[in-house]
Amino acid sequence: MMSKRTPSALVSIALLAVLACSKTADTAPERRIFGSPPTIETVTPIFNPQAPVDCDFTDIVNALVCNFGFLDAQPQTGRGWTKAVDPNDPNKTIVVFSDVPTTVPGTFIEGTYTELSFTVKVTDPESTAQQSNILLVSASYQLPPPSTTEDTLVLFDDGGQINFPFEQKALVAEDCTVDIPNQIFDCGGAIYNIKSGDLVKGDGVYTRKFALANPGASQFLNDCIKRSKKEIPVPASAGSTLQFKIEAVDRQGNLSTWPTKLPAVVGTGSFVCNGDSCGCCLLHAFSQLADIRDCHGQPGLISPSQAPDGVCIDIIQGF
Ligand SMILES: [Ca+2]
Ligand SMILES: [Ca+2]
Repeated sequence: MMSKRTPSALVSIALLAVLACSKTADTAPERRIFGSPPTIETVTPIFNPQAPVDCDFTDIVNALVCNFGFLDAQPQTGRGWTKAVDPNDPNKTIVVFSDVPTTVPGTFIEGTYTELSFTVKVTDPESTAQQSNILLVSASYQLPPPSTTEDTLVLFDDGGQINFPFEQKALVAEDCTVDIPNQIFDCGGAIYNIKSGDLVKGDGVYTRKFALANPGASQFLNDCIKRSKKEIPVPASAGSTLQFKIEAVDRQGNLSTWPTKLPAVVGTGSFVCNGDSCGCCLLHAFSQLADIRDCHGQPGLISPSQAPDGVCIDIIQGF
């Protein structure tokens, strides 16, 4: 019984302490009803129209060919294999090879994209050590016409601790466990944990880092941005200008808006699949971005037991 009574006595003392606290803070009744709006002290935008990103997709390709019975596939170095829009005819596609072969064997997703981050310092006179009065800090932008809606990205003061899960978009499963000596190949749809990019939790500095991805960008590139940079790709056309409005709202609904909008010109991203050409081509084929017969004759992915010259040379049939 004693052990049950002691906590309730402590709760009573704690409640008294809370009541006492609110009593001493209760000095200005007219401000207690409506409060004061938050103050946006500083806004720091960081904008990179050519942010690099690269991801190792070797295990994903190894697991892919394993499903077809090649348990000993060995990725090679190479110049990759990438489907791209023909610069002379936007209705046609061409295959692009990298100028410089990789020095490491494997299949690699590489590219550039527009990276944007907003870091916003917000204070509020009603914030206490126990609870911030700030409810929401956001960056909003108008979607291109004919749309009349606005998209809002929430900024966080979480020290980058919260995981925001997003599913992969490419059609080939990207969450793979590959152990060639023990012949373990297991893949499923990947869930990538997106982060705010905030550095310190609870310091009144709110941050959001994200990617502006061209609408036609490869889903491999978008997944790679989520996987390696932990940023969500927001669709935006190359060359367009987005105007970001920074706002802060407190718990009473008081709104503050940063006096100027922040423009960002969306860069032209780039994408290549580099390294093992057969691996890159199969990655395209199994994502329904190429016909598997396109892969016939491509060097790479040697299976000593079944395809000593390469899976795409010995096994895959051409047109
Ligand atoms: Ca307030
Ligand atoms: Ca912070």
